[in-house]
Amino acid sequence: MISVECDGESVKRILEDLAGFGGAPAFEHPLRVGAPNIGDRERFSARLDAAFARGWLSNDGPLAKEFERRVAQAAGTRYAVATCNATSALQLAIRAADLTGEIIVPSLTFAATAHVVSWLGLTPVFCDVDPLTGQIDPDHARTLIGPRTSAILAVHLWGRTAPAERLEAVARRHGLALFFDASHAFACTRGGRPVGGFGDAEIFSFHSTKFVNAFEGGALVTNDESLARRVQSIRNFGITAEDEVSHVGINAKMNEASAAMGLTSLDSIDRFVARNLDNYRRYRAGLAGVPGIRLIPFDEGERHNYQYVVIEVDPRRAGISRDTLRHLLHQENVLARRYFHPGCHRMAPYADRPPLPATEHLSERVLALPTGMSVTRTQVAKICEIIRVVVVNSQAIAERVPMEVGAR
Ligand code: T4K
Repeated sequence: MISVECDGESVKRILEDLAGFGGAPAFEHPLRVGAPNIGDRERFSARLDAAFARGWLSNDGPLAKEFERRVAQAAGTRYAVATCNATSALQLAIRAADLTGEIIVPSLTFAATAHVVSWLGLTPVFCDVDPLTGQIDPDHARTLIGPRTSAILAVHLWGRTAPAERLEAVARRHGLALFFDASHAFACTRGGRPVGGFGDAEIFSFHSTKFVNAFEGGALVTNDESLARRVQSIRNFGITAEDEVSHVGINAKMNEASAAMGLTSLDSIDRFVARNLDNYRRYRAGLAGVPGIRLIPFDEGERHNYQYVVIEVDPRRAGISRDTLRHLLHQENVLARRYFHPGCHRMAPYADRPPLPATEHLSERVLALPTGMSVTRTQVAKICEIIRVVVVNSQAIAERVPMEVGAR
């Protein structure tokens, strides 16, 4: 195993211990960002057996309804509408609110946030972010409002929260709808208020990579009864009663197997958060003082799920680029991810859009590190040690790593 101590050892030997330079990988098996948290399998199987016995496997089944109740309770909202994934829930929100024209979205997000707007024939207008937090910048959002703007679709990026109150003020002043893509922020709070009750509605993802997972799943939560009713109907082909179709709808229902998984996941939520929090704190301690490595913090005065541990690599201070660090971590079987790179406005379907300096700056620097139930504290310590060794020896590494590594 590589050693952090450089004194007395030749840099050459230290480098040769790294998997990128011929050493054995630090981990035998890949450590992934987004490896699923599997709760109590017996409870999951029991729920599935009950669904088989009932002969009811989808279409607003009892498990999906129970899941909705528990999601609404966690979000502190009157309604939760469970869906087959968050992408569909976002689309249902846009359709149910009859949005048209342009929707302001951050660019530093997963492609889905922008795609849901385009897929429905509307135009995503990309907003820049705060360069420190990565969250949507309400001042920039305000400058993007034009005659065709109908809404802001903000994102609680990495489970830290967007400046919701300021966005609510902007939306109110300009008569815009306000939705939050809360895919990363289930079970989080802002100002002590649960994520879920901000704006007109918020949307969660329960994809397998999320700390609470339903294999695939999502939910829209809101306090607006008429919005909730419309979303429920559009989710189910626009049906409002037997033989009555009131809207153009689609099939975006959550099935019972997903709901069984979602409920089982919810049963273990405290355990999942505790592990994520422990890992986050160990990353924070292990990376403290490593030049050029900034852990994007959580506000521990709030409740968080801690599912995305994200660092920013300052190449000048660290002496190494984010992409070279990522390459070296991958060689060690630490499959760190560039969440999110590039910004959506640099993706092929949107590449004609104006530059966004803070988004471009961060998307070149951020790296998500593995956490969750499959990552132990010892493994976190080892990952921190690798990062420290790489940064301490960055000059020697820069001489050895081919330029093209950064592009991989
Ligand atoms: N809005 C935001 C802000 C989002 O982040 C997302 C989804 C959405 C909207 C849409 O939500 P959904 O419609 O999906 O509910 C993954 C997920 O597929 C995606 O749901 C998630 N965000 C995104 C951040 O991550 P990819 O393209 O990175 O997936 P992939 O296949 O590369 O896997 C991600 C990581 O998880 C890898 O390290 C492998 C690991 N993994 C994945 C799966 C599925 C596992 O270890 N086991 C697994 O079963 O998008």
